[in-house]
Amino acid sequence: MNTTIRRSALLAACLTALAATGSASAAAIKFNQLGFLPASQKLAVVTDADAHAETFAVVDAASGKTVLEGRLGAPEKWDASGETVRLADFSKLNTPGNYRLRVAGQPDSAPFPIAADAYRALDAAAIKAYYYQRAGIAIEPRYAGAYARALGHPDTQVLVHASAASSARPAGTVISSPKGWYDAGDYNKYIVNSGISTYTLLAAYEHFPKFFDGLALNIPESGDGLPDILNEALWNIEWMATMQDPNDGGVYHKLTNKQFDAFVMPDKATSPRYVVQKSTAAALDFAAVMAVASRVLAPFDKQEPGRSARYLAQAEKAWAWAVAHPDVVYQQPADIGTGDYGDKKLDDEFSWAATELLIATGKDAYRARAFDNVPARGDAPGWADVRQLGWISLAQQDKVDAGGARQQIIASADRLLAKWKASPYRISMKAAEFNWGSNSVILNQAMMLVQAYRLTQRAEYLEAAQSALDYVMGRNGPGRSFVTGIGSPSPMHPHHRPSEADGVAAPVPGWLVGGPNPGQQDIKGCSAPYPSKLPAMSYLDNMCSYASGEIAINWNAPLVYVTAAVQNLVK
Ligand SMILES: [Ca+2]
Ligand SMILES: [Ca+2]
Repeated sequence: MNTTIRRSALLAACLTALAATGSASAAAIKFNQLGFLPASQKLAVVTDADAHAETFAVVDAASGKTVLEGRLGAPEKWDASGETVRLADFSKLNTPGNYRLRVAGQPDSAPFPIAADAYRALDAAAIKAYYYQRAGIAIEPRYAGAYARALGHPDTQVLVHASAASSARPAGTVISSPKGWYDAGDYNKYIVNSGISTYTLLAAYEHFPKFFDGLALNIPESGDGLPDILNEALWNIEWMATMQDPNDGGVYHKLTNKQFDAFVMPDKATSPRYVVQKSTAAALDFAAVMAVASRVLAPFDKQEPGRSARYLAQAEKAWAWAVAHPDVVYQQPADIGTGDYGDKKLDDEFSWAATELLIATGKDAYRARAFDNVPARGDAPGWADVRQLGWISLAQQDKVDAGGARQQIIASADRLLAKWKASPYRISMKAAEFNWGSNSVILNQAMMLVQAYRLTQRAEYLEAAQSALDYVMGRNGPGRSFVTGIGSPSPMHPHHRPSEADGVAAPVPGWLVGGPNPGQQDIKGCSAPYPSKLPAMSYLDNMCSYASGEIAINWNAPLVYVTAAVQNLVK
């Protein structure tokens, strides 16, 4: 997340929090705790292997009988974790069953399945997480079990902050802006971060529609004729639609309290809510997402006639505002202390919005900015770097020339592939990339690798993407799952207000935590120590740790995408 977000109010809460549970030493054999699809690549990392152990075995979990033997890879030091590790590759084993890994000098690994439905629970949970995060609706027991809660933040009476005042809507004007998802561990709603999150869910549906048509989430809209993933995306899109000032087309940057709430349930957090400053980034991310929504939802227009056209009209109006106000960078007002999602480099937002509008309308007016040929700043998208999102959209349609986008995607994927091959853990992320939200970095990299695979059918791209999923599910420094409620150990104390305040011991399920982050920006507010300063080991399972243990809508989105992609593409 944004490193300028500060949660200093947590100090008192952290001092009384239960001790961190991250002290148990990691298992010596690390792999995806969900197991593997029969046809997928299957890798495990073995640490501290007996100096004389050159081989590993896969044994049947029940009988202990050896079903496959193989040679361990050469020992390699991973600078990110300080470990010397060897790889066990048992990809040849594709018979469904339950197995353990055996290496001389080590305890046998935990059991794991090879099964066609190995990721089914994660597929659903990673999207269902958004339902639990909805603002403006009671979360009901029949959909949420123990995680049911009262309605929070109706947001039907939101004040226009002075920074957002206009002649048509002076400061203090009351507007209605309900629905949407809470952004992260806090209860606020931000257009910029909503943009990439919502896009990624829409792209998941657009790329794998049959899969999601059959994935019921047990949400209030299940059975209404719209695929549940689109219902979930719509909950946020309908909120986003209210964030545009209909008088001029400008889009408010965020809807928040003045300061972060305490760690209470949503219905107990009742501070006044404000829409704050219109910004160019918000207008462009809004324009892009509404254009995509118009495209993806068009086949479902009979459910709500005119919806698709309305979203496209809103997108074009936001674009026009951004063109007339091309450099309105968000400036946090003095009386506002919530996240800022500030971004000073807006060429990528212009490119993404123009791309989506070009695809949606075919109008030449969008062509120049869509094909501005400015390279991306990195090889994976993020909330402040969205150029790749336009490439992803371009690459899979044939209405406008997508050749350049396809080349860019493959060039990015090749750089990621080179890192993956050179990594002792076989992951595409280097030590220097373990920043805030590192788990989303590797999954967004995987999303690009998936695009390259979809364009070329070259197996290595898909294997490298699969490795990102393996990474967040266990083949990582601490040897743990980074998704709440899935695998063991998994996060028990995410920086997430409902998880802390609901009185349920287990956290709200399906959420990816930010992951190892040697920046440790929260260390002054944490009484529990981080287990390590090493990049891949710097993770603290304690609610005080917003720098390694927060959850966020933009981090779960590539988890949804990559899990579905691996499920659908591994054949
Ligand atoms: Ca539905
Ligand atoms: Ca940007």
